[in-house]
Amino acid sequence: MRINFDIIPEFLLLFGLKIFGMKRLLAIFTAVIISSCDDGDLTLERLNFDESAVETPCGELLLFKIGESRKESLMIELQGETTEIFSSLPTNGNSRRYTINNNSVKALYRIFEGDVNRNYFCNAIPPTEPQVIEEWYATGGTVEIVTSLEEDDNDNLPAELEGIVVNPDGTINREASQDTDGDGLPDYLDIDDDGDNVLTSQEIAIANNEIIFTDTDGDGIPNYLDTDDDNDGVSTMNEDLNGDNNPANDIQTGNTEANYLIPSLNEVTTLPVSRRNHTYIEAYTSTIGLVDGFQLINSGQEVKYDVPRYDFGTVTTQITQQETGN
Ligand SMILES: [Ca+2]
Ligand SMILES: [Ca+2]
Ligand SMILES: [Ca+2]
Ligand SMILES: [Ca+2]
Repeated sequence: MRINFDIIPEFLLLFGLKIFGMKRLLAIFTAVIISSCDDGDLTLERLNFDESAVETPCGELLLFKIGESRKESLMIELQGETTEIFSSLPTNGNSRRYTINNNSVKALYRIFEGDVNRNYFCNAIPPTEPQVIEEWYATGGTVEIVTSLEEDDNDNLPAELEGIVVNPDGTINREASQDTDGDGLPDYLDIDDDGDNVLTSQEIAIANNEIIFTDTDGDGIPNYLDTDDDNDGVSTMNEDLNGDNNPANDIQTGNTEANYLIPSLNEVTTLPVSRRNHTYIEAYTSTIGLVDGFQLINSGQEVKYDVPRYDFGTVTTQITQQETGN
């Protein structure tokens, strides 16, 4: 018996079946059908993008992944949107949702004749090469993007120890959160919680993964919340003799500690000092899913892939916020 490989569907050829005899072929064919059906999904072919990260989005707005083979891509087009959605929270609810309409909102799977790279997707004038051999598109469903935000001052203190106030719905109440120095930045976002110009990360110590709340003058107020750390009557901020808004580097010759930690050294700076610049990190994580059914078909209405939900991947954005001193 001759097997005509030209009429065997492409997905079977992907398994390299030309080396097998007919019985083996039938056994594997049966196995493929069974494994496709046992979870209720019609998955005719695996999409090999699980190991591929979502590339940095571009344009207005293209999300894409390039398969390991470099010859296939999975793309989501959201016309009218920008990368801004990955650095802001949605105004309503927890997610942004876009109904796939194959006009302004599309999900496409493409196979190319050659390797494809970022330029193909992001150049203002798309290159003509490599050519698309096959294109499959989502018939419907929804693109769902869930974005969460984590903010941190990276001062080595967890926000729970910095008086963060969380609303019953899990959102953070910034206004109600503790602000020790009253500078408008709550402690969980403030790199200098007492506002004395010595960073909180320098006013605490870490040993064996435990936080040690140093209290130089033993007044019960840890240094990171104490504006006169050595209790010599001169505020730490004013023990900044070189006037660079950093009292921690004013160390008298022969000493190992800065003046602001030694009560016998209480010289007041004659130079103007002001609150140093503050930064904190906003880290956004956006999870992108194709939900409400993800079915890929081609122009001949052949179905390639059909699952209730497909996890496309994650986009992260990190922003450093800066507040200038006053
Ligand atoms: Ca503050
Ligand atoms: Ca802080
Ligand atoms: Ca202090
Ligand atoms: Ca002092």
